[in-house]
Order: sequence, then structure tokens, then C-alpha cells
Amino acid sequence: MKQETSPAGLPRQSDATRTSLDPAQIADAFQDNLNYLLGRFPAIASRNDNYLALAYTVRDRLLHRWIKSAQTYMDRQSRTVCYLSAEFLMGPQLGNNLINLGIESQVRQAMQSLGLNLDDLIEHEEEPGLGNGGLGRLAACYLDSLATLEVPSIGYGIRYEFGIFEQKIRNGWQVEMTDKWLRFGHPWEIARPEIVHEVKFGGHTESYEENGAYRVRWIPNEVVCGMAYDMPVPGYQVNTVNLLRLWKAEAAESFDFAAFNQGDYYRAVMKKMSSENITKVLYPNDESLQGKRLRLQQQFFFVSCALQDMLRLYFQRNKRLDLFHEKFCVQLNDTHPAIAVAELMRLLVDEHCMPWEPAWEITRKTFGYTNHTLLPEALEHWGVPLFSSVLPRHLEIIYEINRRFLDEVRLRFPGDDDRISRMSLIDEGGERYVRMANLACVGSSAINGVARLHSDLLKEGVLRDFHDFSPEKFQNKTNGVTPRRFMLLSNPGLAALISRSVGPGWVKNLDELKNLEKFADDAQFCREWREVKLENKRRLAALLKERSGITVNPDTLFDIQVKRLHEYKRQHLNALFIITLYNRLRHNPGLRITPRTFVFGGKAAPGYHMAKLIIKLINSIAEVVNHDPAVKGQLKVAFFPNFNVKNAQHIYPAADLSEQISTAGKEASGTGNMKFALNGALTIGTLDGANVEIREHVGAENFFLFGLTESEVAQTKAHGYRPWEYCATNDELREVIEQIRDGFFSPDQPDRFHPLVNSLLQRDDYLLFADYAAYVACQDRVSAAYQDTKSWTRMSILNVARMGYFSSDRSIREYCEEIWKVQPVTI
Ligand code: NBG
Repeated sequence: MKQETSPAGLPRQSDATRTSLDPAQIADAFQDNLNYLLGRFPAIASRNDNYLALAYTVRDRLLHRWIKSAQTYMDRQSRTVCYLSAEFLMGPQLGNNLINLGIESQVRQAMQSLGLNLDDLIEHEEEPGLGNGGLGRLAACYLDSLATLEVPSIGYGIRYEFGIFEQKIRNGWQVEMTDKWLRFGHPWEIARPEIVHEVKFGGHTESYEENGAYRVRWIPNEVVCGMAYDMPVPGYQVNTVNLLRLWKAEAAESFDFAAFNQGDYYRAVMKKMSSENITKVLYPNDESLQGKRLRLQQQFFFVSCALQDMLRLYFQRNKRLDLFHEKFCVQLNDTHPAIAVAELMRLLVDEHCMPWEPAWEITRKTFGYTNHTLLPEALEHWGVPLFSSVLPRHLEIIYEINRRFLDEVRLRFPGDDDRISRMSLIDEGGERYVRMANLACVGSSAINGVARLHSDLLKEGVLRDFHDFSPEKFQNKTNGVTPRRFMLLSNPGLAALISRSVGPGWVKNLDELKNLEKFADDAQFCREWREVKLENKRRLAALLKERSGITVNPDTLFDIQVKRLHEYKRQHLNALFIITLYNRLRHNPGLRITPRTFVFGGKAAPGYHMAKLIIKLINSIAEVVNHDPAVKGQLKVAFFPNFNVKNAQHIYPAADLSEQISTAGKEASGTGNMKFALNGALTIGTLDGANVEIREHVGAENFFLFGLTESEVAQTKAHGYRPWEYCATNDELREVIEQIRDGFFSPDQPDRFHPLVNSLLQRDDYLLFADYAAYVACQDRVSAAYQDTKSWTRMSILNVARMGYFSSDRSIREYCEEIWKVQPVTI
């Protein structure tokens, strides 16, 4: 990479130590940071000290590109994408930043010269777990692609003090520990005490007249400050470094001076503490948000900070607000930031005195909304009493948006009262609720789902009325993942083999993987392909041993399901199959099967009892199966604790088989499915989410498909689904269910799994029983296919070769062209 000139205004002398990419100078800079930033010297430096010294050294090398990017965007007044998301699962930063800067080998050399091992330091980093799962990780992949495609963009989110809990497994049960990611300092963020916005809460509103116009002022009863913390987001081998700006809540010092001056010092301090609660902790998903005032406060808090920040940036170069939507486009990552629609209206109308109509025009043109779920229970709504007590002015604004909107609906669909009540921003059937998805739809100019099937189902289902009303707003943007983190960084062996064979261009242009097809029958290449996989499996085996105490054999088929625990994802269907295999082995002592290692990983929401019981079931099966000599080493089950981005990077590269077995119509897209396939795993899956498109791309003959389709699921339910009948007519299934019911896997408490068994026998909401026979038959096909090493390797290569479409670069390019209308800006 060429050495850049220093951005104007920075002292030249210090540039070399802070920017040089020469190994000797990197080593000097490292020593400098160890001494002067950390106050340490080599003989006593801990691994954390060394990690921090290196992180600061690398950060310096990002900073001048960062400054240059910001300066360029300001000078050119570039149109900027603002990605609003309550979650960003960024993963560890050091390794990724080295790769994107293209300085890994120089830094490795520098560390070597100091007697340090780079991989050790990379492995030391704990990640900021500021998200639950796919939605937060998607936001992080998208930031990587935006920077790599040189698109001016800012991610706006929340700097939770405690991210997603850390999962421990004790006695087979999930135990949650607080995540203290800030404990040892976070070198990748820069605090911006001078970038602070005030956010109001509660109180009441008053109307007044000004120059003959009707105006409203909001008199809050609480004011909290949002302070910016910035993280640099470098693109891959470009000079662009974009910004992730996370907000932390702080007390507005001046606000409670009244209490303080009266000598009520304690009340003033209490107030400070309660303000700071707003960004204390991330809410785990899959838990009812009913009545969670703090969650609504979080959402409004970060959205208000973000919009005020955009206005601040806008006014640095513009005088009049009417071009705001030309300079900023704002994407709502699910409904969590949907309150932004009302907040932008408030800022424009109340604070900047703009008339309603042009303000509404700007607002609608500014926003796009991405829906990430079809599960009705996940659609956010807030009780009107709670909402009005937190955001009284926004409720008025929403009523006004709604009044005008429903007038339009009435004009188009006269007399259709049912439609009107369905489309209303307020649910009036019984207790009244504000419907956030409806607000997001009405306030956006584009609405998209995250896989083709999901986008189609949105139009036919949850968002049908909005599609009828404005079909032109609806689009699909199939998810993608970044090949930098999920191939180059996490699977260096595979990445090197691919680059040796087809050149390094695939990292930025993933369609070039297509060129691998011609190697699918090349014996030498296939051998190397298998060696890479085996080596990855060995490494995972070592890690599993360390984390779970379980010994697994890398020569067996690694069958992996890692993702959040949820009944719709059907980890328990996988468990039923394991027991089926186990029973076959028990009943037939001479039986030889394709030896398998089943690996699970994933967190259950702390309040989701059934999901936690499924974790206990998996571990209980492991306990029995792993110790039964009858299986003769042909079956192992392991639960990898604390699935997160860092662990994921060790897991995907080691998989032979990827389990994507959700009930059709439930998984919006899935992105783990893409990460597995890009690392050479074959998929066993249903026609759900992005599986449908993955199968089309890799070819039906290279994908293990089973199960009911979405419409068959709907039909089965419509005809009165009777799960117990499936159990009665399938001997293997019946035996499995009876074992679980009778305490075979829980001798210490035989009725432990009754809640699970009863829910399956009586309701089986996710149709495990209906899909069981097809799943087992498909798994038998997998076992047979794995026996033919040559053909399996070929399928694995073809999977990778044909997965180029699922790069987040492709997704982001589509968003840029079809929704955001933004152009790249070269730095
Ligand atoms: C999740 C879906 C996944 C999808 C990710 C990213 C939420 C609300 N949705 O299927 O369940 O891959 O979003 O789009 O977390």
C-alpha cells in the first residue's frame, strides 16, 4: 500500500511513528505505546498490555485515513448513508483491521522481532457483544461492505455497558453471566465528550402561537445527554475509513441544579445514576418487551442522538433544511429505530419551525425500512399509556401522521373499515397500542425483506395492506456476509488455497469464486481442499476439548448447528435425530454408521424457558451418548459454550454439514447458512429464508433438502394438525419421544423434559413431527454421501464456487443503487 501524505493540519514530525507500515517502525511505535500510553515495560507487560499496545499502534494507522475520509466527505458534501441499528455485533477488531489495512505480514514481523506472537494477541481480544444474533451481525457486515465499496456512511447505535450475556454451561444448563467488555479498556473507540446531544423524556406539551402559526413545545420532566463514542470502520484495501458512532447516556449535569442548590445533593446524584441506566444493558431478544419502559427509552435515546447529529453535520455546510433528504438517507434496521419517523418530524416542525407538509415530504424521502422477521410476536408495539408517559409529543405527532394517512386510505378504499383499523398506526382493539411496523412503513419510501421468500411472504402476510396501498415501495434485498471476516480472517488455510488457484480478486469480487469450478475434479486440489478442512476440524476439536471437556474425532463428519436457541430454528429436531441414530446403534450392536460429531452452540434468551430446556436436553443426550460403549466411537455430541462472533470464526471453517432446519416460513433469511456454505460445508435444510436462494445457486444436487414448504406448513395447520398421530405411526419417533418422556436422559428427574414432550405431542407449533421422517431420511442420504469422499469434496468445492452472490458487497451494492441512490467517494 502506498504511503499517504498527511491530511492538512496534522503535525508532520509525528506522522512516521503513527503511520509508517515498515516493520521496524511498527515495532518502535509498539514500544512507545507500551511505555507512554500504558506505563509498562516489556519485562512486566501482561498479554493484555501487549494486546493494547498493538491495538493502539494499529489504530494510529487507521486514524489518518479516518480523518482524511471525514474531511473528504465534508468538503464534497457527499450524500451519506446512516444505518440506524439498536445492535452492532462487530466481533474482535484487531485481526480484521490488520487484514483490511493490508498490514498483517508487517505487523507479524514486527511482533516477531519483539518475541511476541501475533496470533496470540489477536486471540486475546474479547469482542464487544452489542447484539443478539443475525440482525446485529448483519449490521456489522454491512458496515464492512459500505467501507470497502467506498460509500460514505455512518452506523448509529447504542454503546451498551453490558452487551449480550456470557453463557456458561453448568450441569448441562445455561447460566448467564454479565458481559464486562469494557473492563480492560476498549482501544478501538474514541470518546467524544464534545459531541453531546440532549434527549428529552416525559412531561407534557403546550401549544402556543408564533407569527400566526400554531406551534407546540414539549416540556419534559427529564433530560439525558447522549455522548458519542466512535469506532473506525476500515474498508478492505481502500483508504476509506468510515464511522460507527455509539451513544452513551450521561446525566445532564445542569438539569437538576434546582435539587442540588437546595442542598439535595443525593437526589441530584440519584438522578445522574438513573439517566445512565438507559444504556446499561442490551435486551436479549425473544423476550416479551411488554411494558419495558427502559427499552423504549433506549430506542428513542439513540435515534434522537443520531438525528440531532445528522442535523449538526448538515448545518456545517448547509443553511436551509429543505435539502436534508438529499444529503442523508437513513435505513431503519427493523422497527427498533422506527420512532425516528416521529422524531425527525418533531425536529423539523417543532424545533426548526417547518410547516407539516414539507417536513413530511423530507421525512418520507429520508427513511427506508428493513423488516427482519415474520414472527407476529416479534412485531413491536407499545401500550399507549406507557408511550405517552415517555414520549408525549411523539404520540401527538403519530396521531397526526395517522389522521392524514388514514384519510388517504379512506379515499382509496371507501367503506373498508377493517382495512383502516388494520393499517392504523394505533391498534384500537381492546387496549391501545402504537404499532411500530406501521409507523415505519408509512414513514419510509422503501420497505424491504431480507431474502426473496421473506419479501414475498411480507407482501402476502404481515405487510399485505401496505403492499396493496403502495406496492412501489416494496423491494427485496437478500442478506449477505462479508468474505473478509468470514473467509479471509477466519479460514486462512482455505483463503490461501483459493487465492493460489484463482488469484486474490475474490476477496473484493466474490463472484470470482466461480473460477473454482474447474478444480472440482482436480485430484491434487481436492486433496488440498480436504487437508484444509481436516486441519480446521483438528483446531475446533482442540477448542472443544478446552471449552467443554469433550474429546471428538476430527475424522468424523462434523455436523454443526450454531445460532440463537429458538423453537422455530428446531435445534430439538436435530436432537431427535441424534437419539434416533443412538437407538439404531443400541438395537443393532454390529451396525456401522457414518461416524458423526454433532456440535451445537447458541444462547437462549434468559426468560425463554423452553429454549433453556432444549439446551439441557442436548447436554443430557451428550452425557448419555458420549459415555455409552455401544456407540463404538461413531457418535459424539458437544455443546460449544458462549457462541459469539469470535467463537463462530473457529466453528464455521470446521463444518462438514450445516444445519438450517427451521420450519418453512419462519426464518427471515439466516446468515449463518451463508457463512457455513462459504467455508465448504454442505447444507441440510428446509425451503426457508435464504436457503431457497442458496440451493438455487449451488445447485439442487449439492444441497440436502427436506421438509414441508411454507404453503404446506400453512395447509397442514389449516387442516387441524394432530402431532400425536405422527408419533403413533412412526416407530422410531415414538421410541425417541417415550425415552425423553420416561427420563432416559434425565434419570435424576424423570419428568424434567415433560414440558417439552407435552408441547410437542399436543401442539408442536413448529411441526417437528410432521418433518421428522423426511429429516431422518435426508440425514440418511447425507451419511451415504459422506462415504464417497471424492463426490463429497466435489460438492463442497461447488458450494463455495457458487456462493459469490451471498457477499454483503452484493447486498450493499443493491441497497446503494435501488434504495439509497448513493455514489462511492474515493479517498
Ligand atoms: C433476524 C432473522 C434472521 C435474519 C437476520 C438478519 C431478527 C429480528 N431477525 O433470519 O431472524 O437473517 O435477522 O436479517 O433478529
